[in-house]
Amino acid sequence: MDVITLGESMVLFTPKASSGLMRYAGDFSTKIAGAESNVAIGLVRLGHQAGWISRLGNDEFGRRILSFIRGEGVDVSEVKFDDSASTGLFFKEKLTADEARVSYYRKDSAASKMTSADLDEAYISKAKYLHITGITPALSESCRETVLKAVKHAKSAGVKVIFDPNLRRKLWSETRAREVLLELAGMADIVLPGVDEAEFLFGESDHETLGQAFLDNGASAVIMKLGKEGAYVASEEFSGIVPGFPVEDVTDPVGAGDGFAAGCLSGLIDGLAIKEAVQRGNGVGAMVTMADGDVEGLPDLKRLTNFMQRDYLNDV
Ligand code: KDG
Repeated sequence: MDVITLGESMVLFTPKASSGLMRYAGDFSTKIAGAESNVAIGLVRLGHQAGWISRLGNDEFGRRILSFIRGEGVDVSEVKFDDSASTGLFFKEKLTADEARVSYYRKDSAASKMTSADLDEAYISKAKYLHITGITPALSESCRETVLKAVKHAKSAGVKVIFDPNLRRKLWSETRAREVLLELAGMADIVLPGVDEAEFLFGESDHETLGQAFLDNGASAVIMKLGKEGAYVASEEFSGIVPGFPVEDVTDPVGAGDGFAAGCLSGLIDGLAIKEAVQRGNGVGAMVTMADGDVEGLPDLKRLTNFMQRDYLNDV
């Protein structure tokens, strides 16, 4: 196994009407979404082996999510069905052409009931990387403990930990989020924050200062997402900006950060230097924005290579 990840996936409902308040929506389209399973799917598309640990409600939505993620080739042998809680749902309402609003129906969901007893340590030990995000510890106290235990186990087994803070303000208070995210960032080998998340955590805005703050906090590398500008890397091996790929028409930016994580991980697993791995992350992230949905734009290695060769600036 190359990467193991753990977290909640949900059914995403989007009104079919192009914009307006959801109270007027009669027809919805549905997709599967979840930051961690997005990363696992992205990795499988790029030719790697990925496993996803979670809990789903023993209901129709839970079965649909499991079939979808299994169908994408992700190992789901550590996913459990919970008879006493439902699968989480969320809705994405397009209020205007540029403004979207997300509403979660995930409180007390099956995934929020995950406990550290759900972890099979031998399963985690088999991986090269454990991928975690700041969404899972925000779901419940038992989820936070589960993530912490998974990280501690990974570290003791020599499995590298990669952490995406993925701040979701609707799930917890700012004070608690900062406390927990900083703790996890300090335990991770590689941290993948968005620049806004880095600013939230350290109250600074300069890239170099933020990069150094993550290193001082305990990480060996930080790869900070800068949107269309690419990413700022701070590590022993390389520090500086890795430029992004220009995308003319962004269809749906949601999921780009997960694609970016999958691309970076893919590069690192393939033995690329950090700068080249981040280029791969930038390429996957850009391609995700060109399709509607979190995973629909995730490329295989051939499509990614074509995209990168066509568009990429050679001076990186
Ligand atoms: O990164 C995309 C995710 O934000 C989306 O799939 C939903 O996982 C999700 C969440 O918890 O917000």
